[in-house]
This record gives sequence, C-alpha cells and structure tokens, in this order.
Amino acid sequence: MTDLIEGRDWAHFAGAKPTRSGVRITRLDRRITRQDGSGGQPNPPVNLRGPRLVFRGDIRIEARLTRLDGTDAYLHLYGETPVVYDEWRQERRGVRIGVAGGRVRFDRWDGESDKPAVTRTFGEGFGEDVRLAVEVRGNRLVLEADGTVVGNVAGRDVFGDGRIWFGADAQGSGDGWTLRGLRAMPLGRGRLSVRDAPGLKVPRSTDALRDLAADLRRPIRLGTALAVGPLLTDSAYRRTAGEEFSMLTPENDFKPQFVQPRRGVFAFEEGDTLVDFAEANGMQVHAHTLVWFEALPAWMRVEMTHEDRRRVMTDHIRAVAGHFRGKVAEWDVVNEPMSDEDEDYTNGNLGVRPHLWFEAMGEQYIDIAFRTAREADPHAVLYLNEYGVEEDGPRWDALYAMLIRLRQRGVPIDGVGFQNHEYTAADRTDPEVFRRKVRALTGLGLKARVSEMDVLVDDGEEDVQARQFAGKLAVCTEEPNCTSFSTWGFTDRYGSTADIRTYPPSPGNALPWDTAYEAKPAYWALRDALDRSPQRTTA
Ligand code: 9MR
Repeated sequence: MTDLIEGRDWAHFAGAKPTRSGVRITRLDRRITRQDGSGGQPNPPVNLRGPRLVFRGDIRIEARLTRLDGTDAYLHLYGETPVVYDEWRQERRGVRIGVAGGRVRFDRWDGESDKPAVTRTFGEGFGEDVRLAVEVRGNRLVLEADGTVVGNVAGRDVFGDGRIWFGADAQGSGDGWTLRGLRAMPLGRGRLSVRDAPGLKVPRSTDALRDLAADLRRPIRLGTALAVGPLLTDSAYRRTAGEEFSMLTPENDFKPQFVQPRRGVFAFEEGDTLVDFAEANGMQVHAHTLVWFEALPAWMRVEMTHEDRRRVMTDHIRAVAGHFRGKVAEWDVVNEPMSDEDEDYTNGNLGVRPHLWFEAMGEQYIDIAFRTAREADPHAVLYLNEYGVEEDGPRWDALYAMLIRLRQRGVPIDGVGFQNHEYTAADRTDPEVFRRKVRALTGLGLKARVSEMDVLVDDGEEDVQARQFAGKLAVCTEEPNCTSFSTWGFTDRYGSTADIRTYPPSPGNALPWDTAYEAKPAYWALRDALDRSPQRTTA
C-alpha cells in the first residue's frame, strides 16, 4: 500500500489543511455563476499540486473519511482534470465517492456533460468515520464501505489514460471533515506509481517575446492570462507560458467567487500557485480583479443594506490585496466600470454602470476601492480596467471625464488597462486611435496597458489577426506611459472565446498559438513588432 498523504503535498489544495490527524477539508461551496449571476455550477477544488497516480491494470484505492459531523464528504478521483472555461466548468472523466446523509454515494462523469452520467447510493446508517475503497477491476468499479462490498458499477474508460488526480469536497450542513488516510495498491498484475506535481520552473530561452520586450530601450512587460489547471497538467502550456511571457494575469483564480466563496472563508491556494509560478520564472503578477459585477459568489449579491454592501467590498479588498501584498506588482482594482446602456449616458447619468456596488455607494465606490487597495498594498500599481474604450465614442468620453473627476478627488489610481478584445469585425480598432487614448492619459499622469487582447477572426483571416495584435503592441512600445502588453490566454486550446454551447466546448481562434501550440502568424507578427520598434537598441 502506498500512502498518498504522508510526504505528499496537500498544503496547496484549496480548502484543505494538513493536520496531525489527517487533511481537514472545509466546506467552500465554490461555484461558477453565469455572467448575469444566475446558475451556480459546483466548482470543487482539485489537488493539482498534490500526488497523482499513474497505473496499468487493476488497482485498489482506500480512504478513511472521519469527523463528518453532519457534513457530506466527497473524494474525487479524476481520470482527467476539469477545465474551467468561460462561465463553465468542463467536467471531464472521473468519479466521486463519498458519504452523504449516512449513505454511500457514487457519481460517474463520462466527459460528455457537466452532470454525472451515473449516480448511485448504497447502504445506510454510516456515521462519523467511514472507510471507503474503490477497486478498478477491468471494466468495473467495485465499491466497499467499512470492509463490505456495497456496489459494483461499470467504469467504462473513466481511467482509460491510467491516471488519477485527487480532489475533495465538503457539502451539506457541517463545516468540513477529515481525510484520515488515502492509500493505493496494485492488484494482481496491475502496476502503480505515485507522482508529485511537476516543478514550476521551466527552462528559459533568450529569444522569446519577453526577451525582445526586455531589450527595448524602454522595456515593457509581455503578459498573458493564465489558468492554474493547464499550468499543472499540460507541460506544453507550462513551458510556453514561462518561456515567452514576463507577466501573468490570473484568468479566474483571483476573482471573488474563487477566493471568497463563502463570507469570511478565503481560499487563495490556486492564486498562490500562480504567484509561485511567476516567482519561479521571473515574471510579474498583474492581479485581477478586486471590484467587479461578475464572477461574484451568490452571497455577495443578496439584498443587504448599503452600509453592509460597502463593508463587503472593503473587507474583500483588505483581505485579498492584503494576502497578496508584496507578491503582486499590480492590481485591477476596478474592472469594467462603464455602462453598456444608452440610458446610463443621458438624463444626468455619467455612464457609470449602475451595478450593486454603484447602487450602494454611487461613483464613490471607485474612490473607496482605490483608497482601500492602496492601504492594503501600498506598493502595488493600481489600475482601472475596461473594454471597448480603445475607440472613439461616448464610452471613452465618459471614462475620460470620470478619470478627470477621480484625479480631482485625489483618488490613488495609477493607470488604465485597455482590454482590446476583438470578438467581431466591428470591434477592430485602429492602432492610431488607440494611440490617442494612451496619450490622453499622459495628460492625466496615468499609465496605460493593453490588458486582455484576443482577436477572433473568420477562417482565412490570420493576417488580419496578426496585424491587429502587432499594431497595438507597436503603439505600446512607442508610447512612454504604456507599461505592458498582455493577451487573454495564449493558446486556442484554452482560449476564453471557446464556444461553450457544445460539450466539450469547441475552441476559438483568437490567440497567437493554435490548439497544438503551433505559433500562428500573430505570434510572428508580435515578434516582428518588437524587432522593428524604434525602441530597439540593436539592429
Ligand atoms: O476568461 C474569463 C472566463 O473564463 C470567465 O468565465 C469570465 C467571468 O469571470 O471572465 C473571463 O475573463 C474576462 C475578464 O475577467 C474581464 N474582461 C473580459 C474577460 C473575457 O471575458
């Protein structure tokens, strides 16, 4: 029997705490909401930095679930790790076993839906301390509870790749449970080994995008949004991320529904992993995001007094910016404050989005957010991040007017991130128009950055994509207040423009690398823009 807890990493697993009597699993209730705040797909953490099994043939896994205390306790065995997409968790092949309401519960996902393909319950009257075992025997999964076989279900090819990652979750009324033992052994002619997660440091070349950007007379950072799932399970993703980029933005792992899933319950482990990755590879972290109207846990959206709403916002900023203090270079303090609705630009409205934070505090929510962030992390560079303001129009005008008001009120804002998403042909903006916006900020003493660029194109339009990316990067290298250029992901394999109406999602084509990590013309155009920048020191 190989022990999977002793000497293995359970300390970087969200909601889990190694103790002398086992790994304590707290109830996080992590969920993914849709853009409008509805839904709430379960999003239990995976121990991506912990042990994983590699095996052939038949094996046995044993676990002891203790101190349940009314909690529904689940152990997940993932044949493939889930991928968290846009407003979606793509649940791939895996099973979950546990004890819920005194019964043994089994679920099997086949990688075709986020819902389990099979759900079964067995036995009853299980209490505080239950020993569970799963035997993978040929095509069957044999389940045992307290030494007795309780079920035998088809396993299909859930573990067809011969790999298992572990996860755990607590649900129901209690606060958590303790995983007291977790062990695995081969059966008969089976073979099994345990691996730890890969190291975070990747080999560096000296001829990547980040090097070209660092070689400019006025160096800038080359960034990308990253997700912790592929970083720990896909070596090509990890290698390219560390090799090519000198800055990372957490795509989702710093958002409120990930870091504060219940009021006062924080889980920073995935975020910490991104920070560790950045540190191992000499990258900066551009943290994203403290105050937004999306990606909020349901509890943050419920009715409450204006005063309480304000407290929720400032408590969140203090806790999160405080946790990452000194570890991140920059923050998106306020994300997407400008409205999309015409009516918010007329009748005395100033174009500020009337969301829950605005309702409680008015435009002052922005002042309060920046002041609180400055106190919590005095050295971080503080940004406001917005989309669709690279072009002329009422949104830009309203943003510019608001920035002037913020400056007049002495709000500690350092810069503006221009997201630069191009989802349709109508979104394609002229780099020269963008340049004027960047320059306009100089007059206000503000920095600028390209914060989330991706360019979705029709088939055969790779040249359009290349031109758009390169045009914006060129502007950023040339304008003295532009500090970094970041894409929103880098490979189409995990791009946020994937179509999630299908299962599995069908990938978009908006990023510089394709789904097989082949560099596209956009990548070569980015290199070219750096090579040809007037800021280049060597010919
Ligand atoms: O790419 C992100 C996606 O996975 C999330 O589901 C979504 C909601 O949290 O946010 C996406 O990222 C957005 C970013 O946070 C803000 N600007 C727009 C980005 C793309 O939608």
